[in-house]
Amino acid sequence: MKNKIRIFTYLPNPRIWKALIAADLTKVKLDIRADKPKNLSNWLWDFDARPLKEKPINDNLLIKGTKGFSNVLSKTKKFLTLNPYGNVPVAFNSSGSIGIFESNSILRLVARIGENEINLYGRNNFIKSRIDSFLDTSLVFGCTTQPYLLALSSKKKISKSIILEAEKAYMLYMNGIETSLSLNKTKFIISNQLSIADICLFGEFFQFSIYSKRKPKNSNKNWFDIVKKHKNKYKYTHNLLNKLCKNKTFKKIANNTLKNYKYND
Ligand SMILES: N[C@@H](CCC(=O)N[C@@H](CS)C(=O)NCC(=O)O)C(=O)O
Repeated sequence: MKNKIRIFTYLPNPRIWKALIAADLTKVKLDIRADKPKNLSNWLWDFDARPLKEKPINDNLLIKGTKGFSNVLSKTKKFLTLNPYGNVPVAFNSSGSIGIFESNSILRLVARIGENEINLYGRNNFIKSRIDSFLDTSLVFGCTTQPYLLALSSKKKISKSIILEAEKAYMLYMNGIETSLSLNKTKFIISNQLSIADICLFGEFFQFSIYSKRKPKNSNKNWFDIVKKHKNKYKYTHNLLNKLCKNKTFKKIANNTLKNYKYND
């Protein structure tokens, strides 16, 4: 284990599984600072992230959460200097001079640092860039469906259009993965070898799948389980996901959360 990377995140969080899985496979050491989402408003959001005994009095530190956090969050100037969008998960180098944000970029960082152990990020620039293409489409999917997932965990009324928008984004994303797997006839997305494209799919798919499965808090006649509805269309993709679920590393990191959220029921 080498090259410590510090990560500040909420847990459970399938998005950060991406980095955790890659780190386990490449034997990169991570220093994880994390708590349940609801507890993070009582943390100092900083390179040296830590639970606060009491809220700071310094107004400059207090920022109202915008994505997934409705409370006031205590983000330090250093935190925002290193992580200008102010989101979690975030990673830092061990001296705290560099911040890396976006779960896909944190995944790339781990794969790059651990490449001597196992090369998850492709052997040449074309393959690396093809992997990046899949990572980019997963970010578009994640961003387009985030308002729906956040609405499901709030008490707000959910409009039909927000559900249909999420369904459309899900299908666009999954259609591409399914076409690639079925036409290229490879065991994994890029080749017959596992890459961070597969790890990214695993994290982003389950982020959507487990949270979109939860019925809205207020009964809603328009709601349906998007993943379940389209399961039969995406046989190759579900086969790949099932295979990954059985892999020792993926299982170790994801199994408890998948059980708690009743993914297989
Ligand atoms: N696309 C980002 C999503 C990160 C994100 O949206 N994080 C939200 C929580 S779900 C956040 O940190 N919100 C902070 C705030 O509301 O200020 C990724 O994959 O890392």
